[in-house]
Order: sequence, then C-alpha cells, then structure tokens
Amino acid sequence: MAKLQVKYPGENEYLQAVQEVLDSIEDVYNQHPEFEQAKIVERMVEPDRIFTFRVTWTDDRGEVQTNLGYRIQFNSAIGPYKGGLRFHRAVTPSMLKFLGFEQTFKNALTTLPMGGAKGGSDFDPAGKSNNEIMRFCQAFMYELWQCIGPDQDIPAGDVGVGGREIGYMYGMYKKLARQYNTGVLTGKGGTWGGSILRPEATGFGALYFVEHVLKHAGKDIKGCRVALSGFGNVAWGAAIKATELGAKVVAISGPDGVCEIPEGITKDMIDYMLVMRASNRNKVQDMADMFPGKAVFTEGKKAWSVKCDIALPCAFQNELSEDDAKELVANGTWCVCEVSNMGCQPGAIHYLQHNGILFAPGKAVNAGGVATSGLEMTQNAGHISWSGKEVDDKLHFIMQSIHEQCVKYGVQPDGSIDYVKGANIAGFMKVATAMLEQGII
Ligand code: 2IT
Repeated sequence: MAKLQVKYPGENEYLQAVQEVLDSIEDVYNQHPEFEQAKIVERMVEPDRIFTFRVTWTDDRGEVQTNLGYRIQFNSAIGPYKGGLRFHRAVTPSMLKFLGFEQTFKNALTTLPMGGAKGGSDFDPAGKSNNEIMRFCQAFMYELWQCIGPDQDIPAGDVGVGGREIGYMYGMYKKLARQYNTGVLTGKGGTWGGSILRPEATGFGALYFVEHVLKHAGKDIKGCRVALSGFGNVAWGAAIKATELGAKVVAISGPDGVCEIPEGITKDMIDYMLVMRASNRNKVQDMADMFPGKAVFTEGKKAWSVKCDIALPCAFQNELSEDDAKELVANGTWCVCEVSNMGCQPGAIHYLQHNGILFAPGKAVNAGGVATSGLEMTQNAGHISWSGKEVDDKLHFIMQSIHEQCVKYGVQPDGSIDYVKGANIAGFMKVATAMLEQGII
C-alpha cells in the first residue's frame, strides 16, 4: 500500500478499493508463500493495460465538444475482460481503476469465466438531448471498437449508460467491424441479442442476496421498510423486487435530495423512474411533482435520513458516510447492503460492523448484474435465447452460490458472517490461483 500511495498519489478511490481487499486477505495471503513468491498482489493491483482516447463530437448548437474516453483491461486470469462503461462528469482513471479492480473479484464470485474491466468517459449525460447522446456514443465507439470483441473484452452499462446508450454503441460497432458479433456488448435490447431480465438483474440479484443475508440471520424481509438511494437502473430493479417480496420502499433519492414515500413505492412510481432516467434531468424532485402527497421531496437530504430497517445504496461510490451510518443506526436500521460499487466509505463500514449491523459489500450484493451479462454472452455464443424463468433460476443459483462463498471464507468464531472478508477472500483465492497456474506473465 505504501508503494502504491507514492506511485499513485491522489488516486483516492483506487487506493481505497485496494486497501480494503488487502486488509481482508492479509492472513490468507501470509499462509500461501507461493503467492508471495509469484508476486501475485503486486501484479493483481495493476491493470493489464489502459486505453485512453479523445472523443470529439458536435452538440445541438453546432459547437465542437471534446471528452476523454477510457477502457481499462484489468485482469484476464479467469476469462475475457468484462465490465461496464460509466459516463459521468467525474470519471477519472482513478475511478475506473477502482471499478476495474473491484470488477475482477466480483466477476470471480459469479462462478462464470469472466475477467475484470471497466471504462467510460467524463461525458456528462445530464441535460443532453437524445441526439447528443447518440452522437457521443458513436464517437466513443469509433475509438473503442478495435479494443473489444466477444472473446476479448465485453463492455456493458454502468452509471449513465443504459439500454439506449448500448444500442447506439452497438449500431456503430457493427458498422465499423462489419460483423454481427452480438456478444461484443451486453445489456442489448431484447430483439437484437439482449437477455431477458438483464435490465432488472442488478436490483433483482441484490434482493436475492439480501434475502440470503436475512435468512442466515433468522430474519424476514416481509414488512421491512427499505430506503434506496438513486433512481436509476439499479434502484429501479431493487424497488421492483423489494416490493414484490413484501417490503415497503420508503425512500429514493437523487443529486438534488430525497423523496420520502411513507406508504411505500407503487408500480406507477416505479414505472416513472424510467421516465425520469430517460429525461436526463437527474432530479428526483420530479417524482414528488408527479405524485403530490404520496412522495415528499426534501432538498439536500440523503436517503439515509429516512427511518428504515434496510438501507440499500444504489447510486455511487462513497455515497454513505460514517455520519450517515450513525444516523441510520440511531434510527433503528439493522441491515445495510451495498448495491452500488463501494457505496460506503471505510468509516461507515467500520461503524456498521462494530455496531452489529448486517453489512454486505457491493462486489457480492450487486454481482447479479454482471452475472446476467455473462448469461447474455452464453446465449449470444449459442445463438439462442432463454426464457425469463430460465434466466431468473440461474440468477437465483448464482446469488446463492455467492452467499455460500461469503459464508465459507467470512464465518467468524461467534458464527456471524463478515461479508467483506468473505467476498474479498473468495474472489482473491480464485483469481490468485488462476494467475499462479498460468505462470509469470
Ligand atoms: O458494476 C458492474 O458490475 C456493472 N456495471 C455491470 C457490468 C457488466 O458487464 O454487466
């Protein structure tokens, strides 16, 4: 860590993600001198390669705009590079390195053969028109297409990249590559190679994982109040499944504030989340304006100010601070599962774990998204499509298996589960063993 801090000063998200994993694996690593001898950790913390490129496009006023694009191929020990693309104004190499590093362990947990990658751009979708989004996606793919392929590197969505953006990028990829490689991107539309349930999968998988966490602790989700952050694709899927399982979603949030929904979110509201996302306005207040009296907007507040049993960060890294954790615990919250990648700050995780709160990290909880991307790749490779039930059954099985891996490596002397340790050690052991077996490369 000391070496990395000197080498990459200011890459705070990346250093934070690496620190968490190294803290978790220290004991196991020291029991395996063969890992040390092959310098597994020194190799694993560095991406295999980083592509950086200029993306120039023209906005609706005819003005020329330039953004930076990236693809970080992090680790290919257990399969081709796989991971999403993030379009957000704050994207930096540090952010994408943290995400690519996390993705490597997450993908290892899914049971499927996928390596880790991440990419994206500092392009800000907020306030952009549909045509601007299309032109940007086309310009981005014009640079990216030669770096990717169905057996090489398979991007998908992340913050700011959903089905619409994948569509525009896939259209451009096909035009450039002159190949109908459906398996080159995942999260595609249902009529052109997309998997049923991929849009819902991150949120659905997260709730299946929460069910396992609760069951293991002798609890039930029925009747629980759930606070979600964000209103994007991940929060949408989580809201559907939480409601279906008998919980009450009492909060969603946005960069502008929180919407409290005392009676629980309804189907109309869940559908409206999609309209809000497509508008690119990035304002959760729109929900309160659409459903007056049912959703109450408070400016500048987070979802963590709303009284709940279960808190699910579904938006962005470090969105839940130590102070937020204290507020949640004071309000009676007893379970926090990260659905966003690294949603909690280290101080928050420490506080939650020391107060006996059930806590599980993003790389376990949200792995259903990329796992279903893996299922989409399998369908594309076989030129077949599975039914919703087939995909859902497989997703259930995968989330159960991830929970079992966390229990195996995270069980504590008192019988409780340290899900952070469990997920990190399980992911590390799989990737490290594969690297060892493939020699010094
Ligand atoms: O963080 C993630 O796991 C994703 N954004 C999904 C990646 C994927 O390849 O489906």
